[in-house]
Amino acid sequence: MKAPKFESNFYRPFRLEPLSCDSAELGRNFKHYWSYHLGRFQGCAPNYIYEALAYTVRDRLMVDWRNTWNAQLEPGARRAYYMSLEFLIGRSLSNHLLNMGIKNETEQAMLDYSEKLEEVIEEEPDAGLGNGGLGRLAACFMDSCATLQLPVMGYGIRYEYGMFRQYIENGYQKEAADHWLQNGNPWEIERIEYSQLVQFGGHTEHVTDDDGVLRVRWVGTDDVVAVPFDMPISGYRNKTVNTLRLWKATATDEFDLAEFNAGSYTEAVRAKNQAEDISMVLYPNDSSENGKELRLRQQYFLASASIKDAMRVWLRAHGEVVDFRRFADENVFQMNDTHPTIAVAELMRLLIDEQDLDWDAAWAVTSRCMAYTNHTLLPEALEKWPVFLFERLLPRLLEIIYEINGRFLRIVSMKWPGDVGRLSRMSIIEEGSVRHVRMAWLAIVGSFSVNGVAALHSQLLRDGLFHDFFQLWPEKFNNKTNGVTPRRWIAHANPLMTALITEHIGDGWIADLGQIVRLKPYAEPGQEAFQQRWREVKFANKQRLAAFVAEECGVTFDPAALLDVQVKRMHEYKRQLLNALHIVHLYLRIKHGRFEHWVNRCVLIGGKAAPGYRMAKNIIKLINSIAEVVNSDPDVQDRLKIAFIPNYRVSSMEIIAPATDVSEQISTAGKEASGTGNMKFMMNGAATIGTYDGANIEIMEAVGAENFFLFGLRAEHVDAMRHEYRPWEYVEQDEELREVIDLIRCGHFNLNEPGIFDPILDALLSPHDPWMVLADFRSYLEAQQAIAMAWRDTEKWTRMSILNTASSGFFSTDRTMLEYNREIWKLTPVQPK
Ligand code: 26Q
Repeated sequence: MKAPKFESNFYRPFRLEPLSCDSAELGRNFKHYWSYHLGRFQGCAPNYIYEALAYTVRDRLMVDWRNTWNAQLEPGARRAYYMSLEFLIGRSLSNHLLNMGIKNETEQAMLDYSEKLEEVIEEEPDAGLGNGGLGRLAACFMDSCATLQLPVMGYGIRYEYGMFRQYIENGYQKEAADHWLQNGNPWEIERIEYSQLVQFGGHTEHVTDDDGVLRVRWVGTDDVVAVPFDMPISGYRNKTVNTLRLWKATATDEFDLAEFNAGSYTEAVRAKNQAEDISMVLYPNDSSENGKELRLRQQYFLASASIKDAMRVWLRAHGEVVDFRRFADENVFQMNDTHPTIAVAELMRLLIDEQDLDWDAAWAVTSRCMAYTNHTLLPEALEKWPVFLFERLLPRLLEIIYEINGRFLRIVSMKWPGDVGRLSRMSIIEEGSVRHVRMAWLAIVGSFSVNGVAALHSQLLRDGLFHDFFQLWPEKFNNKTNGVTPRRWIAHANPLMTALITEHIGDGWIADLGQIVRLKPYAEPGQEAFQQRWREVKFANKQRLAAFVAEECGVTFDPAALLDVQVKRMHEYKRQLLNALHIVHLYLRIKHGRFEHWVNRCVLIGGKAAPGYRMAKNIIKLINSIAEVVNSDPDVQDRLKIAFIPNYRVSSMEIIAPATDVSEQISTAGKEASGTGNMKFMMNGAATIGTYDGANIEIMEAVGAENFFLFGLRAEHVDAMRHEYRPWEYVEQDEELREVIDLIRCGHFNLNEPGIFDPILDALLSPHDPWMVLADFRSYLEAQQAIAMAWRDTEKWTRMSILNTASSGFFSTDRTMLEYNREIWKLTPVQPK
């Protein structure tokens, strides 16, 4: 089957005039879209106001978008492709306004129609095309690449349904579908002319051609059309607009017709649905969903469509006569975790079967094009696919994987003759009753670069999980500590702090966060006026958050209290339970009248549990149950308030981070690859209470141990203790821990639902608890007490807050992207024409 051809070969060049961004012109254009285009008038639903404004703003990105594209297409220029099953981009409107520098003009334009820009911005649904850290990282990377003018394009999937919407009923998490495209997506441009066919199923035929060369044809396949939708990614005030290309799956016309002619109309429609299912829904990060066929379809769909598209772009840049042996000179693919790593085999297939390269030439290209980022050490999170699934769905790719593995194992046995243990450990195919393809192994073998996402994590990869591979190819392994974009996470989310900082050190820090270190002198004595204003900014942000919490949870937060926050996906290794135990401890102190060094606290917790993750869902119930008892106990008053924020997402973090005083980063050491929420909080002047884990370590080194509340076991102790872990001993030896456990056990928080928290207590007290929650309880309590002491000294706390922001320069994704570029991609920045 041939790909549909839509591209036109002739057109007349014409000039595109840049559109004016003065408020009158913005207003006229807005009215045009609102009334003439959308057919809406005063009194319409507010989402149409947003839509009309989005079109108005998008128009003003178009010329720069085209110019960026044209400049990056120059033959000879290297390009990178960031391949990811997730891009958690959140809202776009305010982000573009900030990058284009037209917020004031737009505000004025909207006021002329009696619309408040702030309220219009709130109408935009989050593009929730990701689970959490990994997906948001991809979005921050895209932002920084555009700001640094790096020729990087994102490839992802345009899920019809993003991350599920979470709501709470009787304390329990409930899930609802997130139909984010319901009202259309004004940012995307459908480019049907660049559609690609993706094959599934069928079988292979091995034939010798007239020149005596062995050829493989993959035939009898069910094909799906991948249609690209482009989203603009604007750089900060630099006229660069990069592209995020998201694929939608649709049925082929041929397929439908064939079935229809055979007289089975309903069968044809069913087949059409099966094709379109591929881009229907984002998989929540849920180990109970492991091994699902549809997920593998998604992965191959993304990998195949993207690689074909990149090859098409490259051909076009060179005017169609190119030697594919040079493909690696100008193209590099960064694979976001193992999710898209079938791309290794797909590139091999395209080079061999379609571009006629021999194996060695194809391998030379592939292994110079591919780079792999790992985001987890948890063994249960490592992707494996049953061989029988591959056989049925991607028979040609399985053959190629076998060949890659055969040649690879030859290298291994040359280096370690007779070491069969090592051979079976390193084989891409895991033997057993059901054989599996190990995706991380395929990624490492096929890539020239393998990186972790924080210094400790990269070290643990080299020493542990990937040790065999590190011994074979030490030069492949490197670290790229994560970051977050300061545009969204400071300039947009925290306009008050942004104004205060800019007043004192200028605005260069927004595109060069290293400059934020110039705030340090303002933390010193003699700068009391600045420090007073710093506190006022934090207070105003806490008022904004308190209004949000009141609205979303019906809980009243006092902005004068210490605001202690843990927001992230719900997972046992992240130890929301440790936080819950501390809350119960504080509650008991109130009940017993033990108020020594007391500080009033508001604790905010939020995060989604994977729908099939029972323990994580039960922890949400526990937190809500504790909150209900604590918040309604007349003895407690303003001393302690607990809220669980439903449906935690990118746009809620934009309100939460600027308000936070204490950032909870309390994972079991060695388990959190990096964390990125920790960086957002730090930038916004929060102090961290954290374990020696992930990027926490680098945060502490940057800000100084005296401005960081460290506690708990180190990774090596966690591993060493594993076999002699006796959690009940901590309970026996620690009276305060005992009373916490006893209070939960006696049913104080679940009088009407007896026994529901027993599984949690059993897990905490099990010698097999992999997260060792109770081992860190005492140390955590002491760190929390140190926080209370520090908070009571307002000047000291302010200093710590300023120093956190001032020391956050390293954690900008601009720095991260410069490192990826210097050490992996080697691109030259491109100025739009
Ligand atoms: C796998 C198979 C089937 C369905 C879903 C998945 C799946 C989806 C998403 C597996 C994992 C994820 C997401 C992982 C993730 O977000 N990891 C986080 O990545 C961050 C960015 O590097 C780190 O900061 C965090 O430490 C890490 O947990």
